[in-house]
Amino acid sequence: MSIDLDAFWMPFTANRQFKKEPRLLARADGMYYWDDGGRQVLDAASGLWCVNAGHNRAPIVKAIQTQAAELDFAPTFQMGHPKAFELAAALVKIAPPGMEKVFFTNSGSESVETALKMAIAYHRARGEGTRTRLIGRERGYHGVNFGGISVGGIVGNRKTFGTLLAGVDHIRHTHDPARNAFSVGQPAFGAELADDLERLVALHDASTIAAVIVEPVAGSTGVLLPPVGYLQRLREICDRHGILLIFDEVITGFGRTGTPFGALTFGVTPDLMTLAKGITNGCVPMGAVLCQRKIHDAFMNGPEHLIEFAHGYTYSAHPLACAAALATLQLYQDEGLLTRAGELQAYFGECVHALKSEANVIDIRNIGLVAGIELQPRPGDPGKRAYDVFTDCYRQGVMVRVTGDIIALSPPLIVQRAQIDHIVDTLRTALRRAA
Ligand code: PXG
Ligand code: PLP
Repeated sequence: MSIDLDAFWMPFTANRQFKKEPRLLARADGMYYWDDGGRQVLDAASGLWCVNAGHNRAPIVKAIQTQAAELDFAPTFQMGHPKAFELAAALVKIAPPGMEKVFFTNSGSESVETALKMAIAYHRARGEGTRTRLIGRERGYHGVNFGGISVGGIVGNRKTFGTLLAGVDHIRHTHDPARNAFSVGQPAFGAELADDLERLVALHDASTIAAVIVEPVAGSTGVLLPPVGYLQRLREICDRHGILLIFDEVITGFGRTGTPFGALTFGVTPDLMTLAKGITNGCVPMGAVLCQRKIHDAFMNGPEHLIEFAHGYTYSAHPLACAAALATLQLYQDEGLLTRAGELQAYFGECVHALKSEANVIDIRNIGLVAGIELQPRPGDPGKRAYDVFTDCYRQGVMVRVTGDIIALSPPLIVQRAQIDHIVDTLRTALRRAA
């Protein structure tokens, strides 16, 4: 088969290298992909952390097919369609306590922009329009739009794009291998790192700060878990100063950490929460922002015929996405998938931590069905060792995800024990060859 690879400028890809040795996925089912040559590849990354129920699940496929034939598109600006309301109610039902309002987007990046704008506009609606500053965290990933990279903490995603949003600051990240290497589950040390927010409050004054955004578990930058007590402390500091707490649950949402949401796993309720990825099992683009009722209600002032929040996307609550999401939530419920990671995490953790003795492994961390395996970089060649492990695994028929010198595992929540064994054995072989 000869495909012209030239025109597609691929996202977050080493384009020139990829096009010399392309990896093309042609078909998928359950835990597996098949490449364009018909070779089977075990998906240890849930696509890009999104295919939580496994690939091409029949009830979701059918829901999309039926919806496409029934209602292709309907505006949600001053109009509506039934499944949008049905889905919002279904999300509220499984959401952390008090998260009662849902705003739809088409991706995690759009969810982040929406949540940041909502936070600033909320304070203004309550008569505290000086609160415009946004606080992110080092090593945070919040998508690629301007708000998201401004609060994000990945230098490579920021440095080439000019001055970004004004009035943004960052608290320190929580990754501390010196104290916490090879922690099983949440690391013991580092709750006090939340106090870094007090430093920023002292510097900028709380009256200028709208919100703090963090991932409950930082996914993209290598599976960084919150130290015991850290998120609680962040919540307390936010409450003390009237600052909104936003959890970016684009990866931690929909069962990855062992409960439906990171907020539930860690027992901390945010004011706003961003979702995407697993909301439709990855098969139609969709995102959402969930918020506490008080956030929404603050906007419900003024003449009733006026638009309360000047924000929205053409495809907010697209009918195909709503149909896919409703079928996805039903499937998650029918198969108990939103808590299955909790049942498997002891076994998964044990298998992954068994890689501790392999050469160049400097840290392993895990929760639910997600793990990060951090490697000693090759001197003068950062990222190359993990990249070699990634390509080696792929040649062996397992797709993992790599960021810097960290390997991330996040298999679909339907994964079987034997498949966990296979993923870890494959990784072990690749680690030895990359030594
Ligand atoms: N927030 C978080 C916490 C994310 O993980 C986004 C926002 C942006 O979502 P969209 O749908 O706009 O991509 C994400 C996305 C990786 C990887 O390899 C992670 C993401 C996307 C692609 C790759 O770590 N996370
Ligand atoms: N650009 C133009 C010219 C538009 O008309 C619109 C939407 O109407 C957009 C961008 C935004 O597109 P979307 O609503 O899909 O984000």
